[in-house]
Amino acid sequence: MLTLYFSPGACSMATHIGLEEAGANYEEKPTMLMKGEHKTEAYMKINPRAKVPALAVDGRVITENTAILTYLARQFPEKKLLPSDPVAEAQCISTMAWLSNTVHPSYGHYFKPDRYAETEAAQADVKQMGAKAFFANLKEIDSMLKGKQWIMGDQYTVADPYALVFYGWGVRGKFPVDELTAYTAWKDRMLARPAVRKILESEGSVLVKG
Ligand SMILES: N[C@@H](CCC(=O)N[C@@H](CS)C(=O)NCC(=O)O)C(=O)O
Repeated sequence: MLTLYFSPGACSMATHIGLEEAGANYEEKPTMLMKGEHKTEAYMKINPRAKVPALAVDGRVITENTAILTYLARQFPEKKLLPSDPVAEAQCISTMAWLSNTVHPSYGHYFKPDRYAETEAAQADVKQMGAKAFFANLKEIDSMLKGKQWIMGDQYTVADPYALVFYGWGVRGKFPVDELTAYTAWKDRMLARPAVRKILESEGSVLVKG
């Protein structure tokens, strides 16, 4: 039994799409960040770090998008959501690790500067630097996608739904994402995938709102 703990619009959307692409049978447990549901005693028993996503697999919990998406791709090999060549597989995992350890925190600096600095002036600085770093990271994703169908080339992999999270955050934060032509064209290819569209609609993503 697979149980997904997620919050609509959060980075857990990557794992949510991954489950759908894998064709997995899973139960959804919305854990709303805005309502602080990730900080309740019940949820802290699932993930003591109070973050989404978490995936319970027959009661054993996996956290971190990179680990969950790698697990799903291996668990549903017929869907070919990871490259089969070992180096390409490691490059795909490396891309997800970078999304997690660099791109995500850069948005965090922009979105929640109060977590990183105490005074208002310092927070304003953190916010500004975060915005710069985040947009530079989106530009890097754009150049990674130039001339490619998917992040890893011809093969759609679990790195794709992960990269979509940050395009959505770019739109939400009113960054000039339209300038990123390869990333924008790829986003449109992503939206044409039934699994992606289904999850974006169910989460009320800015990418599918009229
Ligand atoms: N590296 C983690 C990041 C998890 C994470 O920071 N999730 C955010 C949502 S995007 C969260 O739960 N934030 C709640 C909080 O920090 O209070 C992953 O990829 O799973």
